[in-house]
Amino acid sequence: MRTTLVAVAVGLLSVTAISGCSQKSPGTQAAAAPTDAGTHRPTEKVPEKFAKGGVHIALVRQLSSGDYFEQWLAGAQAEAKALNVTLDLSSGDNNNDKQALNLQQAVGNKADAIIVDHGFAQTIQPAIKKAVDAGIPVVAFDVDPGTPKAVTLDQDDHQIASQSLGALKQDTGGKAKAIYVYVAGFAPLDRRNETWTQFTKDNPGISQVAKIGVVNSSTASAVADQAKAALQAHPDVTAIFAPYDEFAKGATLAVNELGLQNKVKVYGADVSTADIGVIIAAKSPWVATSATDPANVGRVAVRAAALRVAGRQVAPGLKVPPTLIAQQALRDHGITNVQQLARAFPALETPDVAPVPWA
Ligand code: SR1
Repeated sequence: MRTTLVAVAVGLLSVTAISGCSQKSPGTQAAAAPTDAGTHRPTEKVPEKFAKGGVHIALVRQLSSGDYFEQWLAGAQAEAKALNVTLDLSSGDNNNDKQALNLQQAVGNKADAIIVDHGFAQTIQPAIKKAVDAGIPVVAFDVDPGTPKAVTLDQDDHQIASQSLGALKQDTGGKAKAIYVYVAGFAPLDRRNETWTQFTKDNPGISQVAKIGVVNSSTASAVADQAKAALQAHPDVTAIFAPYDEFAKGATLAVNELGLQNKVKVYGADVSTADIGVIIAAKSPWVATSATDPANVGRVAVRAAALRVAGRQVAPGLKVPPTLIAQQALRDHGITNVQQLARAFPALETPDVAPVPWA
């Protein structure tokens, strides 16, 4: 199999030590520290409320464990610090009712703005309506807020799926039996699913022989068990499309444990230092991932919320575009962590998305 190559810039810096992750997943070891607070110079005076340190932004999360969500939070916290904002953090821990209660509490506490990070439309939209009716600016990341008054933010999930599937198609020559990892109800996964559905229609040589998937506090391990069973039931499989890094880590573990690395390749989404370690490991079947820098996305969410607190206009639909990252490119350029990755792929940083003129 050929692996899709992505050109990378030169001039990598030395390895930076970074710390832990909480999903009980095999092979994980590190979450990302924030990389770059942006390159803009301030063009305006800091609004008084920010200068006084009186701004509270509630961050209401559905999920918080796993590399992606830890890196995202690190970026959000770094941006909040840079803007002199207090970030009031809550997580539903994958309990949608708990997330809805947390959101109601943020509205009751009169947060200056609320960032809703993931969530199921049904449970979260009534409380978002209360927030916008109360005049509280809302930034909805990876969740449909159900109102045009909220700013939406996503990572262009159709492109994430297209990039990863482009690598799968190129490597397989358009002929493969595939396992697909998916759980319905998560907005980014649902959008990626739309692309997968269209892709299999457009590429009849690539067919789905099994669909698996679970999202819980140990997603990678659970997906590994499911992927092993699916691989054993379908020995003709040569590709796994796993468009979430916890899915891809699980699929990779299954392929490794069955000793199928020469036959089955994994096409994923997202990236972290731990993911890079899994991708570049000897004989790793995870050959490509389409990703943003999650810390950068967290920073964008806080900037958008801060702008709305200051009464500024923000484009209603913010997007942070992904980059295709190939295993071969990581290996060729000796990239072992997200700091090096961000320097090698400058498009991963997006200071022009929701720039704050006073910061
Ligand atoms: C369970 S949803 C997981 C996805 O959310 C973010 O969009 C990340 O990209 C991750 O793949």
